[in-house]
Amino acid sequence: MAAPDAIGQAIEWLAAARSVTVLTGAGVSKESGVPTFRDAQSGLWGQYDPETLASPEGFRRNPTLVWQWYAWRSEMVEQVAPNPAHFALARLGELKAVTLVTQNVDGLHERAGSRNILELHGNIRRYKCLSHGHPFLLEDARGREEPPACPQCGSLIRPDVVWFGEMLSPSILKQAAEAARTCDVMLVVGTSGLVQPAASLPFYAAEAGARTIEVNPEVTPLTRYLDLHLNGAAGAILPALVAGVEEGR
Ligand code: BV8
Repeated sequence: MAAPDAIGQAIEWLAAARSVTVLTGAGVSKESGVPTFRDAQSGLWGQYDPETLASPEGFRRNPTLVWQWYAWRSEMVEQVAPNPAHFALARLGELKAVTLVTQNVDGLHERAGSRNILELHGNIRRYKCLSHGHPFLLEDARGREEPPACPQCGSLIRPDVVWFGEMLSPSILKQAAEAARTCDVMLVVGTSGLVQPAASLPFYAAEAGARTIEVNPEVTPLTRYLDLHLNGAAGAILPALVAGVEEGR
């Protein structure tokens, strides 16, 4: 668990903050039982490189394999529940003006009650068609062994996520960058800081003078640039931070 003085300092900064921007990665869902992106994908998928499957080329090369990988992940996410880390961030959003920027596609922040969420990489519970982005209902996608054809244009249906090599939504990215540049504190939780452009957001916050706090059981490429590294699991540290902010009220 992180040093008490570091936790105390983080609580002080959060309590004094008018606005907080949070950047989360797969580590915040780990304690819900969702494998992180770079964990060996358990079971059937261990032999595939997730970055190959999560790409337009991967889908073009083998649409059925990629479709089944997302169907497996979507069903897994349906079975899990938000953990104390998600609930702590939802509570923080009731105490402070919080913008929650997530790289995760599992929808668990919304299920925990967070509002003002920016899903940088989309959501595996949403589907759209390859050619025009025509929306396609989850109910119609469920249980299929291979990608259906879009009823409107005939192109293949795919998960509504941002694949490697695809641009993020310019408007979502603009809002996330704005939230990074204008916050008093940025909380960076459960991300390896490897995927761009998400991993640049903490630098925007630091350059703009925000206090920056990382919550992760490991050191990451971001750690040396951030003000505080709270070494530990999000499910333990975030509730402690929010309890401290509540006490100070
Ligand atoms: C783009 C959706 C324009 C799909 C995902 C600049 C430099 C270098 C490369 C690039 C660059 N610009 C673009 C690129 C290429 C690429 C990229 O960043 N590659 C990396 C790998 C080098 N980026 C893109 O392609 C992006 N598009 O920029 O378009 C462009 C395009 C091509 C070329 C140039 C420009 C699109 C990226 C979006 C990819 N889609 N997800 C899907 O999910 O299937 S990203 C995917 O990885 C997930 O969303 C995941 O969240 C994300 C990042 O990983 P993390 O969340 O950090 O998870 P990870 O497993 O890595 O780490 C978990 C962390 O949790 C660890 O640190 C661990 O210690 C910690 N942890 C564990 N347990 C806990 C914990 N923390 C707290 N508590 C715990 N209990």
